[in-house]
Amino acid sequence: MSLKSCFLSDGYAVVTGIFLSDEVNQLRIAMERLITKVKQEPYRYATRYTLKQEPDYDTWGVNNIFKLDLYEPAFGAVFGNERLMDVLQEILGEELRFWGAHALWSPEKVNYRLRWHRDYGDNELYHPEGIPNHVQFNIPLYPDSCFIAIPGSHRRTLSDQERLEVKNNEANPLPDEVQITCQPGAVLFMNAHTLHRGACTSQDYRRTLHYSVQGKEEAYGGHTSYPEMKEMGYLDQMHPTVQQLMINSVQWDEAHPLSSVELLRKVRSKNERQNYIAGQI
Ligand SMILES: O=C(O)CCC(=O)C(=O)O
Repeated sequence: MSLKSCFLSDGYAVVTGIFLSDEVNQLRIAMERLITKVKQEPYRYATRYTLKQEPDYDTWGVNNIFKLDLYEPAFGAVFGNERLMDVLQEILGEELRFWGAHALWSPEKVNYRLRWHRDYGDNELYHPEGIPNHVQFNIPLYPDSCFIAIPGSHRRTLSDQERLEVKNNEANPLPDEVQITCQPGAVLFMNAHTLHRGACTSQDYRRTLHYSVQGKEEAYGGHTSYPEMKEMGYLDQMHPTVQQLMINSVQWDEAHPLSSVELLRKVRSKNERQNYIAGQI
């Protein structure tokens, strides 16, 4: 089966040999710098928590690593990798737009079990042929087995058992779930409408980049460009491929303004994500 057929059918695919060990090493160095910064001042960033009871906290990631206070050139250089771009373009087409860039790591104090969900709050959204409206991809810098998914669930409605797990924010084992293991150098490509969850303990050593892109003219999604992308000098600091991805993202967002109801919904779902404590299940 071709990579694309596999991705359409299962909702994810692991491709080995995308990043060379030198690239992985550069990313490891950048990632440690990022984590040190976030752990020093977690409240300053869009930090993901497993514990947030002031003054005590424990973290498992941070969103928006392309904002300049967290950005490292190695994070942008990822998009200069031709093997990666070939896969993204094979699945989504030649012209892409930026959607998100985050980082995930193992907690230190509280093991986390992330609830079952389809991303973007769209738990009823699926395409019967598995045609994606985005590609999310994880770049593990160390062996990573934290992602658990139900293959093919992005092509159908949820079963009653699955829907109940989602509704109750649970993370119990479900039929056909698969724990996906990925080694450094490989990339896990995901359709995030595949029902999934995450699990990671303080005994694991996780360092994983978590990005997403869309086709340039995709009607679904968008609306993750941020004001800095239009500020003088910001794009100059980005890798040339990232510059184009971001220009495409800004242009699409400007051409498709959100209604006030949609804006409110977006703020609500952002707040819900920000307030979600992953270790509490
Ligand atoms: O820990 C993981 O890899 C899962 C992350 C996830 O599901 C999410 O960010 O929505």
